[in-house]
Formats: sequence, C-alpha cells, structure tokens
Amino acid sequence: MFTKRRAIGLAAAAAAAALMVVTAWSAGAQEPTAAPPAPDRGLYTLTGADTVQTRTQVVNSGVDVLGEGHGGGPMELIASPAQARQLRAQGYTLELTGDVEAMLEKRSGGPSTKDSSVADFPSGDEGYHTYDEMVAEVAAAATDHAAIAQQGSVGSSFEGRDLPFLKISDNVATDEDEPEVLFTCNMHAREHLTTEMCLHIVQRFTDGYGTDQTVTGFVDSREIFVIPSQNPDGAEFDISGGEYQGWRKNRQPNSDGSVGTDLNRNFSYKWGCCGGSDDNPSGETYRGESPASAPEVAAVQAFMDGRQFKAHIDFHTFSELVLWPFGHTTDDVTEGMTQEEYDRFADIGQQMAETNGYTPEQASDLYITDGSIDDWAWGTHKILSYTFEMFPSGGGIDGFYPPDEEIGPQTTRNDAAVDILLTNAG
Ligand code: LU0
Ligand code: CA
Ligand code: CA
Ligand code: CA
Ligand code: ZN
Repeated sequence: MFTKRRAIGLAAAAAAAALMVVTAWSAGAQEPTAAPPAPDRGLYTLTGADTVQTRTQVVNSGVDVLGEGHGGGPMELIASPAQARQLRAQGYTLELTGDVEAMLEKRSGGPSTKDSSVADFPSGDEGYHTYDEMVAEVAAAATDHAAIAQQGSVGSSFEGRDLPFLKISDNVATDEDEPEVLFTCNMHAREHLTTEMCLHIVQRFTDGYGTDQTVTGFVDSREIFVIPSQNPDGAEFDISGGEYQGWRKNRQPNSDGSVGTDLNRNFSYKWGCCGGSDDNPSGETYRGESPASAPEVAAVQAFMDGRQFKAHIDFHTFSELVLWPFGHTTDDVTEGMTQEEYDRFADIGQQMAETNGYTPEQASDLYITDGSIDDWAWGTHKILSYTFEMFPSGGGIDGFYPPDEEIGPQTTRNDAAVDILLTNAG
C-alpha cells in the first residue's frame, strides 16, 4: 500500500495529490485537507547532511543545491515533490520554505510585460550584460586598446554562439615568453555576476594601462586571457521570457528528453570517477554522456590544451568561497598532488581570501565533485587553478540574482585577489 502510493507519487506528484483528495471525498472518511500540494519546484531547507558523503549524496540526487552552506550547516535546495519525498525517505529532514516559480517571478518584477521572445534582463537589472552586450564589450576593448588587447574565439556553444576571449598584454599580437594567466566566467547559466567579473577584469586591465602602475606592470609582464561566458546558451535561456529561469546547465538536449549537461562535471580529468556527479540526465549535476561531450567544455579544454597557462580562476556564484583542487577526493595528498603542491594551493588561496573576505577551503570540503574545471586544469596541466564562489554568502534562489547595483562593489572586491594570482603566476 505504502509502496504503491509512493510509486504513484514519484511518477506524477500532482496527479497523485489530486487522486488522494478524490479518494478522501468518495470514502467520506474526512474532509479533504486544505494543505496545497508542494510546488513543482519547492525551495527547501535540508538538515541531516553533516558529512561530505551525505552532502555529496544530496547534491547528486537530482535536486538543485543552492550555494554551499558553510561548515556543514543546513543546505538550501530546489526539489520536486517526488525528490523531496525521496530525500525524506533517506532520513533527511526537509522544510518547505517557498515556491521557486513565485520567487523568480517576484525577483523579476512580477508577471513579465516584456516581449518574451527577447532575452533581456528584467527591468532594474539592465546593468548586467546580455550575450550581445558582452560580445560588444569585448570587441570594443580590442578596438579601443588595439596595442594591448586582441580578441579571439575559443569555439562555439551547442546552439552555435561564439565563445569570445580577450588577450591582454603588451605586444599583444606576439606570443611572448611571459606567464599566461586565464580567467573564466559564467560556466553556470544563472551565475550572471561572474560575467560581470570577467568584464570588470577586461575593463580594469585595458582602461588602467598606462595610468595604474599595478595594472601596467601586469599587462607588461603577463599574458592575461579572459573568457567572459562559457555557457552563453544557458545564460540567454536564463533571462528569456522576461523572467529569471533559475537555469544552471547548458542547453544540449539529452537522450531522455531532458535538457542540459552540468559543464562543471563534464571536464575530462577523472570524469565520473568518484560519485561527484549525476549520471541521470535530468539531474542538475548531470555529467554528460562522455568526457567533454558538451561543446563548450570541449572548446575550453582545447583552448587550454593549446596554451601554457600557469594560473587560473573560474568564477562562480554564490557563497563567498575560495576553493582549490582536488574536488574528486577529500584527501589533500593523492595522485597528482604532493603535500608541497597542496600547501602552495592553500597558502595562495588563503592570501587571496584575506583580501576579499571569502572563506578559503579545498573544494571537497563542501561535497565531492568530479569532472570540474579546476581538477582538470591542475590534474592534466598543473595549472594553479582556483574556483571563486562570489557574492552573496547565502540567500536561496535570489542569491543568483543580486541587484545590478552590486556589480561594481562585488567585482572590485576581487581586484587584490586577482593581483595575487597574477603575481604567483610568475
Ligand atoms: O560546480 C559546483 O557545484 C560549484 C562548486 C564546486 C566548484 C566545488 N558550486 S556552484 O555550482 O554553486 N557554483
Ligand atoms: Ca537596479
Ligand atoms: Ca606581452
Ligand atoms: Ca606566451
Ligand atoms: Zn557555479
């Protein structure tokens, strides 16, 4: 009986809820309760996941974990009614705190009045760059600073959007023997603040050249590469329909009819090795069909294979963290990571975190991830590779959508950390 009802519920939660109401009426046993069915996408607070293992289980159960939570506190996540039931059956405590659809609509300024066929940020958030605006910004930087900035292409997204990069250095047209440093952004669709972080780096190291001494020194002695968006299809989808969609993955269709690969689980180093990703295509941490099966990942990997990067930051949101490899294991020292190398990661990570007030830790202190960009960058190329989780430190689904007034303060907040990375690339 219990099993049967649960099976029905897992198959179609809404239908099952309706069925139970009808049953109660016809049996005449009791009035149907007024409690509304749980929303399709409910925001939940989960407690009971106090270890890396249990947090990893939750993250890869198909649900959408928001931010990381510090020190193993409660987790905030988006789940369907069936997913919430399943997690409860596994012994976790889940409290429903909101309806994500309603929250996204509210954050987007109410029911959209915009042309739903056009991807644009909701009114009030125009300070963020759409894909076209980002492309124009990169092109303008190259045109306005032709002596130190040159534009190129990393490749194309699944839907065919160009993935532009900008190189910033003196004698920019020449591949000089200077340490190469890479900044990548917007791997997860809804993490729009990170696109702004990369554009801020572009602006700072181009406009500041010749006037700002620190900037000039780095531009003269380094080759700085910036990829403002690794997931333009997802980012455009996230702002389509005049309303934020809360989208994470890319927009590549899957065999089961669902859409999207989690790009930060699709990199080729120890892909799918360690329970740090989902093999279910509809899951939010779906690792893809094979290593680098996402065209965006294949493009970024090929680009990085073709250069000699010494240091790298991949910007994400949110939780205010500085993270270093490995994510696939909780071990500090393992194949591909000596104690000395680990200590260097931790030392520079802590130095950077001191400047921006983030929390520094190894990536797997949160939960296990496999197929992430920083594991790949270090594991295959020995690139000093960090993941930053930017502002805010918490805040549910709205954490992905800080008001555009935050762009200035939250990007300049990382200037000193970026400079520390550039210094240590030498
Ligand atoms: O990919 C992720 O899950 C990252 C964290 C890892 C780099 C450890 N968090 S995010 O998806 O919330 N940006
Ligand atoms: Ca605003
Ligand atoms: Ca140069
Ligand atoms: Ca070079
Ligand atoms: Zn992310």
